[in-house]
Amino acid sequence: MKLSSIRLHNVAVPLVTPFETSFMRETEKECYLIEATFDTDSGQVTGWGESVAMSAPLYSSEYVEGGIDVTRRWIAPILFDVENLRAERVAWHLRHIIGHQMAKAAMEMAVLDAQLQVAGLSFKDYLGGVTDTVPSGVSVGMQDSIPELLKVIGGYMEEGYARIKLKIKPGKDIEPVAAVRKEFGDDFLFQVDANAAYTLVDAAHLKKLDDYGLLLIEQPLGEADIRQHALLAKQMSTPMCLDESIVSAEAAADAISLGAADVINIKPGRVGGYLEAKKIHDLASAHGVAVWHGGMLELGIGRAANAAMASLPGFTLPGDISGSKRFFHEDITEEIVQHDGVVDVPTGPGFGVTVNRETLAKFTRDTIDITPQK
Ligand code: OSB
Ligand code: MG
Repeated sequence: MKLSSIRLHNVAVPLVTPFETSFMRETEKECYLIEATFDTDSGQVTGWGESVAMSAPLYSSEYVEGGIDVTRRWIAPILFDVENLRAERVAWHLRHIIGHQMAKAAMEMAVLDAQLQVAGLSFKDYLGGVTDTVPSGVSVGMQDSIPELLKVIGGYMEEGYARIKLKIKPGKDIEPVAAVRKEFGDDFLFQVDANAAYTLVDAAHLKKLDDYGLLLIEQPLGEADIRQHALLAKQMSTPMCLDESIVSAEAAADAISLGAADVINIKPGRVGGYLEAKKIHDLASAHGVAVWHGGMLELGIGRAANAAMASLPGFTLPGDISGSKRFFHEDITEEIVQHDGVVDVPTGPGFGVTVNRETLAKFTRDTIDITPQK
């Protein structure tokens, strides 16, 4: 395969309801999609990727405009020069570019999608996925009041979601968690995500969460605080799960060996791609560390790929793989449907979803064409 051209689609899709985390309140999903064209032995093939970079550099250092820029200036020129491009070597070709994991991951997706289409292979079968459906959990943003929170969570439970994750921050933690347990009981799967909003000084406070039978607490401390997460994990009985801190397989190995991660949230974008994410899955499985698939409010392309990834055997906890309807009135691919607490793993070649050009056009802000400089 030889990469012949790239079109970036900068899109903004309104959210069904605002999504509030400890670091941001979002009312629309902004991202860019990669449409990459390749010359192959079977003619021209198009592969799609989706970047999980957010509009602002508040979850990690990456952001949409930065991803577009690094793709245009640095990532694309390197890949245009490769004669026999394979998804397995994208990370290696890009190894001299420091950081920009989400931008690299999106590009690797486009190569992977095209390569699998040529091979007539689904992403699930390529990876070695073992299930046809994956449990679908929902991530619930912070709400303005407890009654509102209970109403929102009650709604998701009625829809059949397999697990509830609640965003927390200082001042909005113990009370909402206690209220949710009081209202809905102790039997459903419930976890919290702090998105790095605390410091180790808060250990005694966070320990109060141990009373609520949570599946795990996700990323209470900063991205660079792997060692401090290990110290906090020793003080809490709630299993410690890392998200932001796991930026690579090496970081995962460090976290596991330091005792900082009882559980790992795997997000391919955060670690530079699905193939690096697979390494983390394998490493965690070898160490008996549970993993689950995180989410970044992906549109249909990303969610389809996530569902395939989550069909690997080490994903033993429900992921943030909700249906399209959780965040969007309308998706840019066919709808990803949550039914009976699961999402179906796509079976078609590549990521197995198709971009709807009309919907895409409706949500497009900007289109950037990138071609090889002769
Ligand atoms: O920390 O998991 C997170 C969304 C954006 C940035 C970070 C996170 C999230 C979510 C959304 O929790 C999960 C989803 O996509 O369903
Ligand atoms: Mg998280």
